[in-house]
Amino acid sequence: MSRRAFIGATALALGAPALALDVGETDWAALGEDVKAEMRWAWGNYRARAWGKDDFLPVSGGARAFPLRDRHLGLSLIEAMDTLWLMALDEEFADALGWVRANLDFDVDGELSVFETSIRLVGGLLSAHLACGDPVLLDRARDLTDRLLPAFDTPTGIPYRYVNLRTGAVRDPATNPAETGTYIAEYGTLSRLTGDERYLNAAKRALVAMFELRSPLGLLADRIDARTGQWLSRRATVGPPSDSFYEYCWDGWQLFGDAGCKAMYDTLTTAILDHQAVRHEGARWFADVDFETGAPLSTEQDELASFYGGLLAQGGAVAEGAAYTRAWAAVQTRFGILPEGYDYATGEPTIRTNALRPELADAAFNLWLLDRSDEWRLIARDHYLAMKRWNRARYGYTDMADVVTKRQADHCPGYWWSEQMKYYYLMFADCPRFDYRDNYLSTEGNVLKGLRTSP
Ligand code: DMJ
Repeated sequence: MSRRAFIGATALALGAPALALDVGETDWAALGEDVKAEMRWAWGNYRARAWGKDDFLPVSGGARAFPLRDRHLGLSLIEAMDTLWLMALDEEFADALGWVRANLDFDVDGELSVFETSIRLVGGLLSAHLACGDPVLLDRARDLTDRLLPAFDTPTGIPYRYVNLRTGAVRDPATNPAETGTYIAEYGTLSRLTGDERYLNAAKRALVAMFELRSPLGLLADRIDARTGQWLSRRATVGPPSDSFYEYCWDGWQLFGDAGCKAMYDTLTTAILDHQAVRHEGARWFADVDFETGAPLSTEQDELASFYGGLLAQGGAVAEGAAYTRAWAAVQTRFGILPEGYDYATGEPTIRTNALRPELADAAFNLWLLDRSDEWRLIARDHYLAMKRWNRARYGYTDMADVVTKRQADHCPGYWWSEQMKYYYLMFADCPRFDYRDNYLSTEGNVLKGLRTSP
């Protein structure tokens, strides 16, 4: 059987998804080539039908603006760039760079999310700059971040959620941990590259401000007023909208050696393991609890929380991280694609959509980087093959409207180009442009350390 035929046969076998194949049956190099071929195919369709647009609609061939409401900023293109570069799709990368040079302009009278714009556009421009060294990419990242910084000008240092790119007008102080603390990787990198400390300082101030507001148990709630620092909710969760706050405490240490960030990560993680970790039918889960009393609030899990096993392992709690990832992998085995919401007490999906999510592949990637066990590559392989089986549409890969009936929606989020396609490729292929021993990937999968520019 040819390599391609083998992969196809495996995908078909996933009609009744199960971790049925052992390691010896998987040709990892062929699978890596397959990921690259799918990336090139989807890119070609985006290039032909939605060039320079934000989110691609792979069923209809249309596009949707994001993070601005009615103006495109080339989001998918920018999110894809370092993945294209790692895959040595150099013509495609050069094409994207040409578009940035000719078209990317942030002087727009429009309001966007400070968080989404930072992790996707600032991060995407910075990783593309680190890949090729082109100063235009750094210049655009700096211009964009200068336009975001007014949001951080609050009494607490916790940013407003939205800012107008041209006027600097801010809106919506009712924010959350992820939108408070997911800046240090991108802004710290920008400070390092420009010598201007304002970016790193704004990011760190916000991170510390929220950490200082933790409860006596050491837990964070999930809604807060940026102007006063008053909590607006009581729920502590490792899922959204708190998830990447914890990630960036660790990342400040991993990327910059900031011991203060590590201390914050350790304090918060100890509290989470003490008050949120539960076992249900032998599986590890993290319950939502009251941040001051630790009382359980919910057994529902958000799919986005499945990244957390990788973070726990990176931070040293390897057994806990592995156990949590195994719990999610079992849900993947059952449904093929993870539902957006899942209740571990009932074993049923609570939200049956899936927005083409990368989190389980992200966790598998981080665990695999630590121990190179094929257990994690098999989880990522099944994630990939299930995606090929059910999310593949006429022009690319799409969200699911229902993971139980396998009904497709019509939307490819920008992170698909930056996250899972990169995780799969780096795990399956032996990529000479990536330093497997010393690297850093942001919450959006942007490589901010570990790009090998010589080969
Ligand atoms: C990505 O934009 C980032 O990973 C973010 O931190 C939350 N999750 C989405 C993808 O699901």
